[in-house]
Amino acid sequence: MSTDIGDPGTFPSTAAIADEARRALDAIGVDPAALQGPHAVRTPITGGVIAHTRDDGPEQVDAAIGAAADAFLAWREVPAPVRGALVKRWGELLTLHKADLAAIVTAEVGKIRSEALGEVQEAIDIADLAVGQSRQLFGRTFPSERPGHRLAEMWHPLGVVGIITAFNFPVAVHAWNTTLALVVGDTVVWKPAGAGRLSALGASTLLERAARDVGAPEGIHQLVLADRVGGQRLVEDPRVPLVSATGSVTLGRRIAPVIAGRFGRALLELGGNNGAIVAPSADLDLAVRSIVFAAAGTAGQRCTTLRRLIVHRSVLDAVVARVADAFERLPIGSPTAAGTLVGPLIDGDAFAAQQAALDRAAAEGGTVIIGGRRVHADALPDAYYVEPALVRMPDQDGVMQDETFAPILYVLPYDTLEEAVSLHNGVPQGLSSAIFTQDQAEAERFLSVSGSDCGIANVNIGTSGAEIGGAFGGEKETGGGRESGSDAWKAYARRATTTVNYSGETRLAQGVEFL
Ligand code: UN1
Repeated sequence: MSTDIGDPGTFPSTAAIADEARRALDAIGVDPAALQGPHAVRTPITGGVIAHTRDDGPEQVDAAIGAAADAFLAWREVPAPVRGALVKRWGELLTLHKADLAAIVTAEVGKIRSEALGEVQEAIDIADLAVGQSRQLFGRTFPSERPGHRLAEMWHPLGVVGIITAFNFPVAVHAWNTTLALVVGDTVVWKPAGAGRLSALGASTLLERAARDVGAPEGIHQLVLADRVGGQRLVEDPRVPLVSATGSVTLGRRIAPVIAGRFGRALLELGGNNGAIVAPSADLDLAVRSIVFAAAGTAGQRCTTLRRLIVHRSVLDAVVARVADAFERLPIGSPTAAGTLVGPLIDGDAFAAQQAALDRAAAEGGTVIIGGRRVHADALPDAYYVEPALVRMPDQDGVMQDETFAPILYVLPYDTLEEAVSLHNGVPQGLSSAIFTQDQAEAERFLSVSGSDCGIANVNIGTSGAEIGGAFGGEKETGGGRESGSDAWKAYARRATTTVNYSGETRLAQGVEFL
């Protein structure tokens, strides 16, 4: 499979994609035994089968949880900076095998090369952050109200962290969770999406090698290649104090009550339905480039993808014309071709959802300005390439309330900033958001308490492509979780508030007298 074919309409054969995936898996050292079994891995590039993997049933998930729980007893005793050395080694191996892992990501989920490399880089970046974090698991001290007392908090690991990841970031999202969980002292059981298993085998093989290299205890990271039934075990098992899950709102609705019912913790990163406001003062060159990447990049399959564009009426025609023009010129085709910017949808279900959303938009009075059609269907009947669609909507009461995981950008006009913010916030999800403006006061209003209600709010930057240094996650139906940078590590830890009395006398707080 050549990675420098210039024409996005030139497709490698399924056999060539399979060979390239196998080469990369071998280079990483993935156990061939894991690549035998009933689970067929399809490449979205052609729709053909490129590999098989083992399938882990509920019993194997139970066993993995048990092994991770045992390993926790040893791992929690390892000093945090020494735990950091494992993550440092993993980061080195990810760097060494960056191109191999990216090749697997491209073959398995269809990301263009630059985005596949960027995804592995995101894993390397969070490993760097976590290594530093391993020396900074700060607890605070507080002035005690009692003489001769010391009041302080300590952060301890939780135990086994269950990680459920989606197909669209098959390397980075696991790394966000795992690097922090490991330095905090937790052990991990990872259930990747069915369409992400090869990437998961690649990433976890490197982690296991790192663990051997630094002499970490056996069993601290368990990969389970399970379906939903197996994943449900992670959700239900009281030996898993934290489940970190990335996926749809439907997934969140299914698992959150189960985890809450056993008083476990859930870290949820669910659907985004992200909006951007284009104000009259916006630099339109900058805005359009950012909008096009955010809406059409990754074929619209990021949770941070831009799906709603709210444009001031005075620049509406100009913005629509320029985005439409850019959409029209986007090369759609094989992600292995150097010129391609838009690769395939993950599968036929994603295509059906894209078509259903467009039909619904039309029924609600929407007008497709450009795009929305399937391409390359004659050459590749089992692969689903679609033109990014720009759709003018009369209001956002219907289809715009839902996240459709495909490149569809709905456009609405606005007249006042208040109206724009109200439209922006008028959906159930709250992940990422943006405003394009050169008016500083307007930008500040968007970021203020009465502005964007999302977990991520950007000025003159699109909704996608967040750096790992900040906390990542969103509000409302997005689930409220925060992963990645800032103090997100605390989600993987339990806090003990400790009071030490060195006064030699019994003193009760609040001035209470007793005995
Ligand atoms: C996701 O789509 O689940 O901000 C994660 C971004 C990436 C991560 C996306 N850094 O677009």
